[in-house]
Amino acid sequence: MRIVIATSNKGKVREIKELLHDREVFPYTDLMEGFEIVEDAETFKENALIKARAVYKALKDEKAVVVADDSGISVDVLDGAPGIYSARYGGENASDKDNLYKLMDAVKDKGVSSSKAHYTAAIAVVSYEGESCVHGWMHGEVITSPRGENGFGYDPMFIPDGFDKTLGELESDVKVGLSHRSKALNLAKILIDQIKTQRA
Ligand code: ITT
Repeated sequence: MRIVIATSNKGKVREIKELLHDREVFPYTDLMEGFEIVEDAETFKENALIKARAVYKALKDEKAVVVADDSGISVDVLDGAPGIYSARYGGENASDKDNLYKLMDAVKDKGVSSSKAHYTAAIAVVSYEGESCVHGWMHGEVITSPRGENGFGYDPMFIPDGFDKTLGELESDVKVGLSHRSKALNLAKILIDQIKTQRA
């Protein structure tokens, strides 16, 4: 079975490959030219499904199983922002660094140096059998100065519950053990394995 990841985010590709290390996994951009997918839904779930469907359709390979991740960070002191807008928080073409600094500034502007926050990941799975979507969450707090270089996106400002280091400082295997993406992917693996069983 060929698992195709419908993302152009290198950080996600790295983490998803690590989590599905026992399977044959490719980012879709290894198989075709990357193309723009308009994520205009209002939930992580619907946006993940939009990405997975678009890539499944473009692949024209009925044996492919397409996995898409839509994710983001929600900060309590900002009433849940940026949420589904996490990738575009600093503007349409914002880099991870632009987004990170904008979010740290927004928290500072509330007059606090930290806030409770959580990451959400929706993982959509699309195959010849149909489509499904599962979720995972990671809770913790955000701080207003970056620490560490590991991970990607908002990781240098996020301290998971039970730790005193940011995901930028923690080793990648620690993040794999507790992340929103890992939790959702572990559920997605159960769905993927059922597709495999039925085709055998
Ligand atoms: P694709 O749509 O191509 O998958 P994207 O980066 O645009 O890539 P999303 O729309 O799902 O993906 O946006 C997710 C954003 O949320 C991502 O760019 C990060 O800023 C943030 N994010 C999600 N998971 C994260 C994680 O594990 N660590 C740090 N930041 C994360």
